[in-house]
Amino acid sequence: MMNGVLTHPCSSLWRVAEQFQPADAIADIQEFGQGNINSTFLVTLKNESDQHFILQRLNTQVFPKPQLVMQNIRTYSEHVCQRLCETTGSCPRRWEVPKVLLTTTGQDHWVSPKGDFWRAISYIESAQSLEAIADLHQAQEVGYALGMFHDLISDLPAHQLADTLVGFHITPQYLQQYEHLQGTQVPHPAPEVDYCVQFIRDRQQQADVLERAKAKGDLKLRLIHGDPKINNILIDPDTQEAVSVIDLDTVKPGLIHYDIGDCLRSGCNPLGEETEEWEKVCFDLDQCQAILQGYVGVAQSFLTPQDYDYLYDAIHLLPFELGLRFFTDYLAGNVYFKVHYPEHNLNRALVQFKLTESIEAQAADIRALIKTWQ
Ligand code: GN1
Ligand code: MG
Repeated sequence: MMNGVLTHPCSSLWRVAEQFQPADAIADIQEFGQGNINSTFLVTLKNESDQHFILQRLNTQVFPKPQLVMQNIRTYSEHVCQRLCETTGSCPRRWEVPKVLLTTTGQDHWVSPKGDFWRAISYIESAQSLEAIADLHQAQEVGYALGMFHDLISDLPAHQLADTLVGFHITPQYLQQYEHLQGTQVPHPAPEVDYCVQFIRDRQQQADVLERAKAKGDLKLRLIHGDPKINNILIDPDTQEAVSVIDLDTVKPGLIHYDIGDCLRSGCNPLGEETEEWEKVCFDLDQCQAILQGYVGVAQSFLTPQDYDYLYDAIHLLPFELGLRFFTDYLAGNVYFKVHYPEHNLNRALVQFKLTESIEAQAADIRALIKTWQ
């Protein structure tokens, strides 16, 4: 999505884009997307077909080793392109992989004189990012996309990618960070804050469910996306089929359950994670059914019986975890996620906690649904 903020050819942003394309090839640059961490721009080129590429400044507070992020993305996309080449013919559907674009001097990133870390990624043309799931067919396509994503890297050993964001999706560690902040002054005491504190207290015993399963050997480390929320899944507007999963910064070792839970907490919340009507947030069981149907259709070849055993836990844990992360950031003074107003992270936390409550209220139905594939 373009945000409509045009930049001037003399701006420093144009100097950055010129590291990746000759100056006379660039037509314009606009702010793009709604990322909470990095700064993203869409660069339009002056060729006949008005092609684009994505220019991004990586948040090096969040990703302290950005070169390793780039290395992971390159290893991932080379592997997947190879897999796709091998299966061309047997896979009739369109599937696209974002690629790292090199600078005019052949590097995969450029560090500005100020020390900012910039990189360019190919833009997937003729494809739309989803803001909300429109119907059950789209929901099934979202599940298919995550299944494809996992399937295409299921044969790449997890240790071949670096851990570029230590502690990512390790819920007990987020709980520890939260507990460290407890006792610090709440920015603005309010009933909503008390609700969050109580909500977390009531569920903290369940926070290590996936980490315990990993320690016991029930769940194994694999390569994951890390952030497969629905606006990172692209749909071809003509065929209405999913064609890509973008935003590869958190491709690294992890549990596929983090991805499944994250995709469902995003896909089954029709009001969206930015809604201000947090009291009305509900988990949509039909969309859950359709996303899982699409996912299992592809993933059944690599899912183990234990993977199914922990699906409900993942669906329940990931919205709780994200709510905890947002609330902790609110208490810390909004240092991690970008915000548009001081209570933004508090509001986001409330949305995720309401979603968690709705999942709890439908636990028996969600478990029954999962049983249909076991
Ligand atoms: C962040 O920046 P963005 O929107 O791609 C976050 C995800 C959260 C998401 C919530 C590295 O992703 O974990 O689920 O916000 N990414 C990181 O919208 O923390
Ligand atoms: Mg992301």
